[in-house]
Amino acid sequence: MLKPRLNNHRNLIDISGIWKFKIDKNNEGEKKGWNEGFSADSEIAVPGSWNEQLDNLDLLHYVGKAWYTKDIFVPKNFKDKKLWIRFDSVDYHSKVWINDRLVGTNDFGYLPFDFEITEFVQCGKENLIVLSVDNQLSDDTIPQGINTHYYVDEKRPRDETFPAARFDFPPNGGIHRPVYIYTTSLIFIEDIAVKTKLTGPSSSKVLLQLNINENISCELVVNISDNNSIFNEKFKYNGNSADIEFEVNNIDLWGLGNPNLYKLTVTLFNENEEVDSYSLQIGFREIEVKNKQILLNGKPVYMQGFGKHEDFPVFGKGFNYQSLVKDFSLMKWIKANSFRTSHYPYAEEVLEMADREGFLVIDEVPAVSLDFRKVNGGTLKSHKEFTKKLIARDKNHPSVIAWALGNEPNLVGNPDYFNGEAEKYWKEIFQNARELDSTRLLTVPNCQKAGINDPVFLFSDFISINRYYGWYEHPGQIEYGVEVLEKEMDEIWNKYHKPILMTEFGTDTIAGEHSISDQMFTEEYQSKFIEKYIELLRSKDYVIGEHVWNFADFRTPQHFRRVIMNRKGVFTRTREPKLAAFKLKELWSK
Ligand code: GCB
Repeated sequence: MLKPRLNNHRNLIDISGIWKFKIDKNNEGEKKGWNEGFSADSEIAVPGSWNEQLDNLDLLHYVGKAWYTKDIFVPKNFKDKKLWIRFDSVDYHSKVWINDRLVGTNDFGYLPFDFEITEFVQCGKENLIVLSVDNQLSDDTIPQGINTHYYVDEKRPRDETFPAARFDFPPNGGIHRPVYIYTTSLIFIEDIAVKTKLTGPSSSKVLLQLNINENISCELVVNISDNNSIFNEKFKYNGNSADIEFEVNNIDLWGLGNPNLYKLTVTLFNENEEVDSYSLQIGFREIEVKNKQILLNGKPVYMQGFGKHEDFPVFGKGFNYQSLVKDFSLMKWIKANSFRTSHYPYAEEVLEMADREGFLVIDEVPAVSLDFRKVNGGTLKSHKEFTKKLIARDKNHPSVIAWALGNEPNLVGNPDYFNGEAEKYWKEIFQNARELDSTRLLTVPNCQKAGINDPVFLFSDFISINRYYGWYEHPGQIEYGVEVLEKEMDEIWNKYHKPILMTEFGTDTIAGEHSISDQMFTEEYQSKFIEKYIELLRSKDYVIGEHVWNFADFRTPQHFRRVIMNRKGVFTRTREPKLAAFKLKELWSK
């Protein structure tokens, strides 16, 4: 489904705000009929994680079920339309009731889901919405989950975190992005996919793939404009999907520093009556890998930027416009030109801003640290489905240049990872993604424990590596770490002949700690580590970019390795700069 928008044919109400909330530690809500309504423990802000809002309920580390409810007034004039509810993301599993009738379930966090609710709501009245949310992950969810007893079975009790997680960020729960009620007309445009292919320095082919909700014969008007209309034509078609191809001329390409965007509007006519229209921003650009380089509109680009997280005090993983604006403003200040949505899809507003600001984005499927001892048919199915849903949501963003189909498989360093099964798995995951989108690049950031024989390298368009020599390995020894890294990178290049992006490198740094000697955790150590790594990366012509880990400090599950947060941020969690921020600004301004 397309992102809900307000126009002459579509209404939209944002029903975020204060909801009622109840914890369901014993998973008894459904048995007790909470879906019919319940007496709440508390109120809670939506969007937002439940973890940092409700200290009186002690939810900081809570994993399990919770319930949300709100009475929503649906106006009379929504009658005779199709009505929908949309959650931009709920983590993780959720189940939705309206007026005590089950509307649907969703098992994919970090991504939007819509349910048609025309038959469920009463217009001109209050309607009771109830939602149950469960943030417990399992072997076959993406990302995979873990239970504390696994650590014992896996003979790695010292890796145990609380809450249990296979990754280095907390498995927060809640309604993390806005919730909408919206309407469409009875006949409406379900989806628009825009594919462009440059045919010259200022011309492009355009392939529009449209889905309409019903099999009809009708007319479509396609308009593309900036200040002036550059294309306007009528097309006739029959059925419920249409492929329309045409060429546009005199266009300005989308690129770094000049993110030219155009407004595409599709208007749908049925029996000469205008029944729907939808507008979105598009850009014309081309991305490819050639020999040692990545080319944007035929010219080499070097990526400088960050791996990030959606994480902010109190909001947790909840979307908020303030940190969206703040983070882009800091990325512009420091002269970053790109980032990765590590380790999951971010809010669509982030990609819209990247489109407008001209940032390159590597958009990540949350298959983080897949443990192949626990991968099963269900994992593969969820992974493919997740990829499909992500591509469906983000396919029209010019800023998105690549899909990261996971991050650091085999972080546990299991030798069986190399017995052929994982290779088969990745082959299928890459093939699936290529069939869904042949216009973007594919990669999976690799970890040191999977090493240079990681099967993801076989299928990637460019190689992504996360390395911490001088931190986890060879602690305190930056120069030696850089030597080890150089050897390994040369080996990777010689083996695969694919360009390399350094997707992670960095050191935990406590803001305010200083030292004249190389001393881990100080601001000087982080700044020097980053500088030395960048010096090496820039000396290799097969390197296509550097993404520092991380943009900002972020909360983690509890473990003795972490003092509340992962402190590898160049900015603190509240976005104050550390010394390395100034170093990066200097290096990235060159
Ligand atoms: C990694 C992971 C990232 C961690 C980071 C670290 O390789 O991809 O999720 O936070 O290392 O700081 O350990």
